[in-house]
Amino acid sequence: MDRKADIGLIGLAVMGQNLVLNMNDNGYTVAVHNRTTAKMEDFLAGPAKGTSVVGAETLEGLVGMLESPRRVMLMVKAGPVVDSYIEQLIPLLDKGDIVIDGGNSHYPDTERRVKELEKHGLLFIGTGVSGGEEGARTGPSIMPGGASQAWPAVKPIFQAIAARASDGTPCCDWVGDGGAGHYVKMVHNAIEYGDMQLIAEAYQIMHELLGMSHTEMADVFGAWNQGRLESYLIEITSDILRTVDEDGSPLLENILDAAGQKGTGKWTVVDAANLGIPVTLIAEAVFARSLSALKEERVKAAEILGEPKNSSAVLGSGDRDAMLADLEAAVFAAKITSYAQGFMLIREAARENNWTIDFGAVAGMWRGGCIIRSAFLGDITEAYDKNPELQNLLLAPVFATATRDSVPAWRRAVTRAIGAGVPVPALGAALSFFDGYRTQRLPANMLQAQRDYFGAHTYERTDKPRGEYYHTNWTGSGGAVSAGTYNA
Ligand code: NBP
Repeated sequence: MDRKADIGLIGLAVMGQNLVLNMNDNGYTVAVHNRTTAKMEDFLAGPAKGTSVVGAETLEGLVGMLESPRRVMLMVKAGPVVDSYIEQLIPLLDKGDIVIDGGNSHYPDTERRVKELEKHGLLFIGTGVSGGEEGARTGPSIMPGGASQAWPAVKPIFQAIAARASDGTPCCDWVGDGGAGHYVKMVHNAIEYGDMQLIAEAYQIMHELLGMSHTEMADVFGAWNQGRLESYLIEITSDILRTVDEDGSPLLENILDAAGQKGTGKWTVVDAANLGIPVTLIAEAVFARSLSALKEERVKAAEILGEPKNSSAVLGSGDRDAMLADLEAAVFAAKITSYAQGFMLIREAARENNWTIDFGAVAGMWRGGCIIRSAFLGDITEAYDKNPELQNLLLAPVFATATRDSVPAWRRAVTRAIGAGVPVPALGAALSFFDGYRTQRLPANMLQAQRDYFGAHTYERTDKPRGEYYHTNWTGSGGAVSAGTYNA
């Protein structure tokens, strides 16, 4: 090898291999290593044959092949494997060298690793990489965070291999310190859960309430993809609906209705609960998967409790067109609400962890390469560019108008579905959130009264300044002692 490699990559499974080939296409020389050497050899003799990719059987060998400051990227299973590689790399690297973790690591691990490597004079970047196999090969969305001093050395490679939005901007920019990159990737995945659940609910309404054929449904999603819902997920939904099994029947109906999940949705909901941010649509999307997974129990419950009688509610074709128009508006408004909730969470996490995050740039990074890529993300970037201090996306004029205008249709779609027994947890939760968010007086006065009644938890009064707490002896038999106030 005449010249040293630009970057080293450890972990040659589907993501690693494709990222390496993508880097090679963009003119970078990549040195690779994998725990199982045979897999590396197969890669070098197969997909990487004829490229400038070089292999190293040992980590020492890999590190020795790299240009200084060394850039070593891990694309391995998240968790202890990452820590084990970091431990082995520390003694092999010099001050100022950079370790990058491109796996789906949980952000507290990234926070910890940034600090740990800093103690050794090393720079750590934790980056989300989205787009699966195809994205990795042709241009993923990349969300890096961690030691910002490392960014100038990594930026040219990452921005070269990243997807590009329609205006040519790379779908990769610096997210923020510590675990900010992995946090944003986690919320991205959770928003993906929400988008998918909304589409699944629309499909169920079309299929069961409107009695539509698979071709008809594919056509509707195809038409939606020409409008404001234009997105990768809507596009593939249309393709899925057109796909037939070997016997010519719709393949979709032969797929078991028990959804899997890997954890980023759950992490998001747990984190949101800890931070007190109501990401209700994402939570419903995560729990909808959990409910679906109880397949055998649901089959038994259907026998005992009776299934909702959807078929009796099948609508005529005139009604159908009106309902489809309502449904499109409902999905769009719910999607705006979901992204608003996701950004509320990122904003609170940034405040809590002292990360400086450019929200418009985050939406920009999701415009291409990743699973939630869509036309509408451009509007989010624009809204934050116009007002970086925007308190909530729903308050941006463009989204305020869109959601307000959609309310009658959204409400009709949800009530129609509920009336017919078609569960719409995401569409319904988003509408309840939207109504709650714009309600000046919620029934939390009753909650506070109850809390004070049974637990002397005290309450604030409408006729007194915020921060003054009162207790009532509701039964006449309690004492005047109140509990300390707390916020869960
Ligand atoms: P996997 O998550 O399946 O990880 C496979 C790699 O981890 C292989 O290189 C394997 O080595 C290595 N590895 C394992 Br498993 N256990 C190891 C151990 N104990 N010691 C050393 N190496 C070990 O690969 P992937 O699907 O390409 O994903 C890589 C990362 O990217 C993950 O964090 C994943 O969550 C994330 N991600 C994946 C996707 C996707 O669509 N697949 C998308 C976005 C992000 P071996 O070859 O010797 O077994």
